[in-house]
Amino acid sequence: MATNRTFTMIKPGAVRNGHLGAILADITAGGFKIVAMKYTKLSAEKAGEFYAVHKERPFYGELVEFMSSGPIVAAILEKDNAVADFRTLIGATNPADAAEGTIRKKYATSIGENAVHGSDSDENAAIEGSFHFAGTDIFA
Ligand code: RTP
Ligand code: MG
Repeated sequence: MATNRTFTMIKPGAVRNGHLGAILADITAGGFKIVAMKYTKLSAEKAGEFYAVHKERPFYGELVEFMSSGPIVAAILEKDNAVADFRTLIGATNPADAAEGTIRKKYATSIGENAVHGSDSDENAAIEGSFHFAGTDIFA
């Protein structure tokens, strides 16, 4: 059975371009409840650790640099089937391939600067949520 939480980050480019409010509105309109949230900035070290799974990929250095380039919003979201439904709401990794109306289609500028992160499994949602939040910061 799918658990009911996912983890997201609104990435530095989307914050810089003034889309923070619109993206949060899309997330809540999509039926997700925000149970934890913070405005923060990742150090290059923290960003590298978060994306360690991509360490061997050619875009890793660029990804770490971008993710630590400015403030982000990190949040834990609750909804039935949260992981899959959130990935539908944000759209494909490359905004050029993302469906009309999705967050990446509307607010991403490139595959590297693609507006938002969404966990890819229930297991990673739990790991990524604990990377940013203590249990006492989650308001279910
Ligand atoms: P995310 O983890 O950020 O939610 O994105 P995703 O699952 O859709 O994509 P993933 O394969 O996990 O890649 C992580 C992030 O790396 C950047 N990327 N750049 N330049 C490139 O070819 C490239 N490919 C991936 C993207 O920012 C992607 O979100
Ligand atoms: Mg991913």
